[in-house]
Amino acid sequence: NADMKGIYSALLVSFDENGKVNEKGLREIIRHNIDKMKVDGLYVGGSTGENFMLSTEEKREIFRIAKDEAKDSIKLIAQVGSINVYESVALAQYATELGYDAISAVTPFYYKFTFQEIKDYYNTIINSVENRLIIYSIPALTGVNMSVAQFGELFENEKIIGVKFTAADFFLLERLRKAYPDHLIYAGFDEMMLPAAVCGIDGAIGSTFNVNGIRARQIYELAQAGKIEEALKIQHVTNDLISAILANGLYPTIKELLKLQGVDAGYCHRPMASADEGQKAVAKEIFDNYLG
Ligand code: HMN
Repeated sequence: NADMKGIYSALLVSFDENGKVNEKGLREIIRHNIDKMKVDGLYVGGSTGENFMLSTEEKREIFRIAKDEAKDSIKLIAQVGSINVYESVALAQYATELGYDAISAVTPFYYKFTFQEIKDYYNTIINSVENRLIIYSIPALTGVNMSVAQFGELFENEKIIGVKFTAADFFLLERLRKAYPDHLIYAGFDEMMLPAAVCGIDGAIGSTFNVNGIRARQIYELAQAGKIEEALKIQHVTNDLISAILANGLYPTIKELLKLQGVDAGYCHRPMASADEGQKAVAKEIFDNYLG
């Protein structure tokens, strides 16, 4: 599974004013990631893709467009997780037919599922396809916290090859690294990439890489080469940028930053609001300060 290591943008999706996928804009975002951000891959259908607000048909459309635009030039991971496991299975089958390199699924959320239920969910999804699965763990949004032993129980299925670890728990990250040296661990918080890299991650998946992918790769590669001080300098600039983005609204601001580079990133999907005039003005300042 070493082929899956690297830097992945969590793909943003361009919507029109009525919440429909803007295909031209989506293709431009994908091209920008491949041609300008030089990412190793895309994580399609994640939180950043506003995925949990979309219909099954829209999710399929996005998977189809992303594969059609990227072809085999980079790695593609399809996030198919949903609290409707049957939808997840159907999407996993569709993404596998399209040729996605791996699928991923968020831990089922909203209801307080037991670990047995979560395990059944993952095994059901991945055993329905000839593919590999990356667990998507994001406790702050799902409320699901899994232990080292529970990750191990999921990893007993050899088609479950890793985890996207979106948490600030570096003790757990280090314990997972030690316990499962052959599984892939991707850092999910861009602002904590350096400490995660020091813990021995295999890559990172992030929203801000859509605009800051070059610096992200520098941090990752410098850390791997043991050049921590140099990496920290770039993490500092990166975090000035990320702090400014978070203070102005995460996804609307990244969309505005893309638009300032000529990418038709469109609107957000309601109920998520798009940037208003004030946020657009701040985005312009952020762009001039960090990306211009
Ligand atoms: C996804 O599923 O879209 C991403 O992989 C999620 C990713 O971990 C991002 N998390 C969220 O947006 C909740 C981070 O890139 C995050 O946006 C960034 O670190 C800023 O906090």
